[in-house]
Amino acid sequence: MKEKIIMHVDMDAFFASVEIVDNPKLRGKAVIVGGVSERGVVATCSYEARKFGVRSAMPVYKAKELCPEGIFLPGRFERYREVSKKIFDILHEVTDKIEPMSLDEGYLDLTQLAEEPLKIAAYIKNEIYKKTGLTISVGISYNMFLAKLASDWNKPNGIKLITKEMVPYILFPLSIDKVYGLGKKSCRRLNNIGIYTVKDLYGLSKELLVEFFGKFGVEIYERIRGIDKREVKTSRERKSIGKETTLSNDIIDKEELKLYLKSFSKEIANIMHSKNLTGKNINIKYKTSSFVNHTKSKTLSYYINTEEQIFKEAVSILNELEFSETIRLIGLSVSSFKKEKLEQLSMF
Ligand code: TTP
Ligand code: MG
Repeated sequence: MKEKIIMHVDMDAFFASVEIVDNPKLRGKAVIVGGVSERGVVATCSYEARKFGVRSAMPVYKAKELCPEGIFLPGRFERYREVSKKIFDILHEVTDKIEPMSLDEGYLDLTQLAEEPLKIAAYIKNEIYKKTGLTISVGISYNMFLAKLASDWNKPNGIKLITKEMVPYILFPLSIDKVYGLGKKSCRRLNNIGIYTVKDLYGLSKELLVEFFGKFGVEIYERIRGIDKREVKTSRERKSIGKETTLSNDIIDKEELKLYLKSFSKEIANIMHSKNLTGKNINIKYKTSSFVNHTKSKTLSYYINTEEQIFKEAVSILNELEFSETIRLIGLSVSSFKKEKLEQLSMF
């Protein structure tokens, strides 16, 4: 099987960077975003503030002790959400295979793209900077664990590729808290038996790790050997493309309904074409004048994408339908998609 190409992207000091872009006077300063009250905690802070030891989740009073000249700001969540949307829109220009992890972070599966991952990274960094003024760190590797590790490697504004050959050199010296899935408590337990680095962890058998962590131990065992079988789970990927309309007059004549199916086929084919999709499931939906919904679908043994093909299948479904009363709504959709060919990104 072809090796996967996974990219992990993570904005740099996200909330703080947005504050700085919106108020350039803050640039170069220790900006700390979080609860402004003494009892709040730090959400994040600029890299200047990090030099003082300020960190996310730290109580604000402590941050003030460490960095008295820091500029403390309340968060503006709506604004961060708005900027996040812009960023994800840019990522969606590259692929819809995206798993967002938070407002500022996500995984992209680039396996099916023809374009070089480093070129894609450059495009994303450039575009995000141009459209938002913000920097992002990008990691590329053949699984999610390593891609995330890579994006963290040269933060801020970093870019890093981890290949299979690099894995032992990269992983061995790492402190075990860098292993995704090993939280504070797990690390403490491992420290207690003299395990501090991934190299130390290599010395433990799978059985021992299972004893320590249960089923999850197997995942840890594999992860530190560069194995991570998780798939990028998309949320915005479209499951179907369809069009429907409520008729201005209820009708029963199939010839008339075909005119609608014809125009739907055209619109659906256009969208599929723009997304480089082919599909093999065709579905007709209709509502009768007594407001009862029906659907009838058909799955082909091959994929189609042209207006003519879609229309032909739609008509064949329509011909099988028997209407006992007039129809007030008709719809057509295509699903069960496959990418037509390796995508050639026109934007490069
Ligand atoms: P992160 O990506 O963890 O942090 P960051 O983007 O601020 O900095 P880095 O350059 O290290 O990636 O989190 C993204 C945003 O989520 C962050 O800007 C603020 C918010 N956040 C919290 O509100 N509380 C937290 O404890 C953390 C870790 C993040
Ligand atoms: Mg971040």
